[in-house]
Amino acid sequence: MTQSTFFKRTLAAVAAGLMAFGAGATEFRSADIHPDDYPTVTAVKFMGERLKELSGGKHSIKVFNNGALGNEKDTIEQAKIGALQMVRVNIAPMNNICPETQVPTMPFLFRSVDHLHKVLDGPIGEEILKSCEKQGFIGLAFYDSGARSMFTAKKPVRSLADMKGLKVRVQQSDLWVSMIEAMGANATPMPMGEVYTGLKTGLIDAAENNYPTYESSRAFEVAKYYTKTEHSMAPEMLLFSKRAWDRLSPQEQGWIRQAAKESVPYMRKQWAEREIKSLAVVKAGGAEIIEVDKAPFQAAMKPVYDKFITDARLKDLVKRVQDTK
Ligand code: GTR
Repeated sequence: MTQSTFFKRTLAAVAAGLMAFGAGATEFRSADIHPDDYPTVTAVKFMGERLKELSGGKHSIKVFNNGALGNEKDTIEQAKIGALQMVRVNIAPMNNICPETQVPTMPFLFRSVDHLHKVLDGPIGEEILKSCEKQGFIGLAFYDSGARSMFTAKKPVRSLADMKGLKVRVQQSDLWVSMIEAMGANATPMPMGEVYTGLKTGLIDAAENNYPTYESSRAFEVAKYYTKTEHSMAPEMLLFSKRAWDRLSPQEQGWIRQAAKESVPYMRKQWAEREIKSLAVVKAGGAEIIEVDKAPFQAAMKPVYDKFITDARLKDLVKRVQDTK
């Protein structure tokens, strides 16, 4: 998106946001880059229904999906200034804003989905959500995002050595740039919406994601080699604008928190089903799913930990995650 389009969109969003509040309307606006049937979108819709019930019809949520309000970085900015009340984004674009979010993003940190759930559902998850408050965001919940793996357009990755020199799209986060560089490749940060064309035109050779996004973005049509590196389980985040939050009563805030929490098990169920469905779709569409020895990838990640997990607080968080049984 050009800068001027971004500013126009931001202004329009500010105006709409103010109108919604000014007129006493209680429909919160939430942004998502994914399509209508994607589990993050259906989960926020579910949350909206619960919020309506809890508030006796006073509050509801309208989801602006398919990137209608801009890419994730843009919508995070809009939420920060209060032009938008909610965003559902991956944790990655929060990495540069709120250092604690780097922890669940770290490569090969979680041993399994169960381990991830245990950590995020407990005090560590709460601490990370809370840590975004000083940056202007109320962390409401984490959603599942499976494991992210590499996919390439021209030649398959069958070992760490095959990563050498590849141009890989990453999310807009310094940590992600570092991860891909530590694999021997060149990282190009760009919004998700540009990945399909980037792969098709050869601007990039590769990208990485979970099965559902590999499928819904149609990236499997232009990058058919999917190598199961499963290098990060970076979860999704649901954030509320602190500016908007501070205008609500404690009771209203309680309803929002409760509805968000209740949407988590709903989301997880949808997610598990979607992963299976998406894998079948990409296979039928010609994708080759490649097993790979993950140990060399994991070993290559040491410099990333050394560079990003520097202070005592982050080191302690990582250790507590590792110690969670
Ligand atoms: C998806 C995630 C999105 C976005 C996207 C990306 O898995 O759900 O929020 O982060 O990846 O790679 O940009």
